[in-house]
Amino acid sequence: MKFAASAVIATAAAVLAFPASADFAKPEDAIKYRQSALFVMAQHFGRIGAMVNGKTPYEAKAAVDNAEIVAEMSKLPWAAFGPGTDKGMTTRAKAEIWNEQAKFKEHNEKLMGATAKLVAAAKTNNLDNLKTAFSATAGACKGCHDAYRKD
Ligand code: ASC
Repeated sequence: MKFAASAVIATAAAVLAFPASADFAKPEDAIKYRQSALFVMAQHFGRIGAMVNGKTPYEAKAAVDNAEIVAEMSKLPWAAFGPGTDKGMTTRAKAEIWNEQAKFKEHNEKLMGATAKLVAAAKTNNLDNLKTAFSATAGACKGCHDAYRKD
């Protein structure tokens, strides 16, 4: 009986400590997930960056392929910033993310809008359009990092 009661209390405590992030078993999983999505996004965004900066040759199909991955990845991290995921492993996420949810969401949406435009720009097969959309997307990355990432 004593054992059963303590098991119930332990379960309740675990649920309360990590309430609204049902998609992840534990905060560490959510943090790894969002870091992974952001990492993959940065890899593919960087490949577009190399093209727009003349470090690799401009190749229209590669630009579209990379932009599509960037746009898909840009949708993923936000669900992994749920309550209780401010700690659990090393993270540069600032506390403001959880204290200013509406503003954080605006940044997320700005990025998703910019990456959708990046795909559209890549599909025009015009390097100047790609450059413009790349800059806008980089600005959206930076705006969120400046506000919500510890450096
Ligand atoms: C990148 C990358 C970022 C953004 C940011 C834009 O390629 O990895 O985090 O662009 O540097 O300012």
